Amino acid sequence: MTSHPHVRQIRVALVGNPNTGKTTLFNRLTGARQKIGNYPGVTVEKKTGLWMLGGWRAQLVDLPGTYSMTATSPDEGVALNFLTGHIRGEAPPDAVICVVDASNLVRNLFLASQIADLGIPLVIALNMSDAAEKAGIRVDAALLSRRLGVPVVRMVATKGDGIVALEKAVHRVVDEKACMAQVPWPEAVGRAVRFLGEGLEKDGAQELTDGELRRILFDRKSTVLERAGLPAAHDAAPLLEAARDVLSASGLHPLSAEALLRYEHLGHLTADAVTFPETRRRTWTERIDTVLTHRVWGLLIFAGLMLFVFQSIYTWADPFMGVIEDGVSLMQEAVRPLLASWPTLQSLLVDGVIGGVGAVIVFLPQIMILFFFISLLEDTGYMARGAFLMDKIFGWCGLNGKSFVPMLSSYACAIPGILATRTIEDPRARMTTILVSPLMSCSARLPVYTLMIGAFIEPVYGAAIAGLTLFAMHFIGLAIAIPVAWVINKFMLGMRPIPFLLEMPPYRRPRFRDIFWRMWERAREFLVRAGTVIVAITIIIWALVYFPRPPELEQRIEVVGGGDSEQVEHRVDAAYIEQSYLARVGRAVQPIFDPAGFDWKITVGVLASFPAREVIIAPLGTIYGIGSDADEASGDLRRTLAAERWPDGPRVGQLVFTVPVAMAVMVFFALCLQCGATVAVIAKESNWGWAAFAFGYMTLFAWIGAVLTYQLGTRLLAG
Ligand SMILES: Nc1nc2c(ncn2[C@@H]2O[C@H](COP(=O)(O)OP(=O)(O)OP(=O)(O)O)[C@@H](O)[C@H]2O)c(=O)[nH]1
Ligand SMILES: [Mg+2]
Repeated sequence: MTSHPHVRQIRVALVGNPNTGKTTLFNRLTGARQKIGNYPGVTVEKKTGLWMLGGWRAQLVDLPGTYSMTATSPDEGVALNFLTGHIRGEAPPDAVICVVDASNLVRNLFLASQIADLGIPLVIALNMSDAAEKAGIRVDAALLSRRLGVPVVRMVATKGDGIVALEKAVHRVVDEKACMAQVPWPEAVGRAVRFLGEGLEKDGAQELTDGELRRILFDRKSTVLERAGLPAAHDAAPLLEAARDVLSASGLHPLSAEALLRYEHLGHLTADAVTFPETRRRTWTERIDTVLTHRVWGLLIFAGLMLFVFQSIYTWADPFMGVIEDGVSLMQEAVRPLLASWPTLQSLLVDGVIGGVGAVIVFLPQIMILFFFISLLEDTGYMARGAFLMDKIFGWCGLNGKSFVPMLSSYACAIPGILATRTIEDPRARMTTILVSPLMSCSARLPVYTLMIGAFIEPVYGAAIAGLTLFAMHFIGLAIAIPVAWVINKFMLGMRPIPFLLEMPPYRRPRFRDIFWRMWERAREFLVRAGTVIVAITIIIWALVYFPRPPELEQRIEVVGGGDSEQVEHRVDAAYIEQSYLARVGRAVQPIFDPAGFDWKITVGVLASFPAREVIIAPLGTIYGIGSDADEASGDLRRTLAAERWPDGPRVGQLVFTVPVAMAVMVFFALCLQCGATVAVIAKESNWGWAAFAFGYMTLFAWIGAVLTYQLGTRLLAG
């Protein structure tokens, strides 16, 4: 590498079992802010950063966790492909840092010993030493290091302990090309490998190392073989079978031989290097889990916790929202007089941009509070318990147990949720999970819910019911996802239930720095959206609502009307809106949504929200901002909506927003896939056909749900 002649440049990979602290270490070493969480499968893509270590520059790669080199799911494949990259012409890394959980040493070293097989220099980062010591587990790092032949560094990644030693160790293994002690393979394995290697070479494969040949030999289906450069039409199965017969002939079962031999070897190496406490006490995690994963208490606590979360989001955010609302209206009042001589520009900036964007950012506190809770649940380790409970209730619908982690993450945002499905081995279960994840109520739906609940539910039914409604809105997507998953599984993909395998992490104290960082990230993202997409859509909506402005309209109203000047002005504004371009479009489409009780303004809001659902607040803010007189529009969209009446048609004079209409709007937003970014991610993770399917079925469900809600709601309330 050329750019810095005096600085040595190397590539280093972080590898290890899931949830051992790889990303925590990565963030420490590179200053990055990749997501950390206390459950397996947080990282699903490889991430790269720059690590300066004692005069060297390392390109550090954080990889998804994997239990072994036998990749069974797409995220595990990432690690395997990276380490065997040279098959595709990429150099393997100069060194691997294998991050192991000190409390679970032997099982974690299994992966390290597989990496050793590939001949890559290796350092063992003995992470979570704090937790191991607390549990009374003692590891003699120096002895272990002598046995394994590579440095073993005691670390606590969360505190940054051991980093200096780690840097030295990496220097050493790169210089000395130190690899971990290999398993003394029995002669039968050697014979089978030679047989396989010769056979593959004859068939035209490129030259493979013994380590790679062992991967092909031991793994049921190996990606190493796929990339070995065999002619496309070549069937390697007979050769593989013959090679495995060589193993069987010596009494080794081909698919279990590797685990058996490696564990036996590791058992010897670690025997006197690790001491466990004499009497093993029940850990806190186990004690807590007897309650939290109990089939009755566990579920009750889960439901209670969720109820508490949504009630808190609703009540805690209120004072902050008030502050933002006041700020927005102060700004409007400050700008309005400055532009008094340019009424069009005044309307664009005050009603359009400030009003529209202001209406959206009012909901920032709620989104941040939701993120606070989600991060808290993830960091303590409760997320995995939630998934476990979900699996107990909904396992029958054919969703893989691992599906519930992505589904629960989708409550924050469907995009990371869909990416998290990469931890699911079965491609069909993965597809099903991708298709139902957008039904989970993401944080961008919160503004719609709280606007409707705050304006129409709370004033009528009180705060307790308001919180309950918010909870119910978050439940409805899940309730629909279950039967949808069942149907997709049964009739479209073919069901094959798979047992639930998710490692329960120990409970850990959450780290508030990480939590606040994630809240801030999400807030920034939301504000960037408000400043870009939402401003753009707001300006378009404003223009469509402001124009055309035929001058004769104003004269006509003044002549016909009467009353004081303010009333006249208000009537003029209303009349302008009713004949605006937007009203014409809205009225043309409104019949589709008429059975759900939507007027043309809501219809326009719904249409404008297809690129990004939180947008709906902005058009409503703009439309109603122009339509009402100045002080009434001051930030408080709720009151403006509550005063809106049908100007004509069969419901003339009645309030537009009734409780059933508000519920129908919420149900529509709960079920509809109004998010361009999610559609694109589905397409990327599968194909455009499935993306179109997800969009289509969700839009249809949303419409049906809204119509049913409105129709049943009006009948119930009338009768
Ligand atoms: N007690 C203790 N906890 C740690 C330590 N290092 C990491 N953790 C915690 O372990 C959990 C997992 O950390 P991550 O960095 O996300 O683990 P990962 O290996 O990247 O996990 P995957 O991406 O899922 O494979 C988090 O809750 C961390 O705060 C440590 O040294 N001691
Ligand atoms: Mg990670």
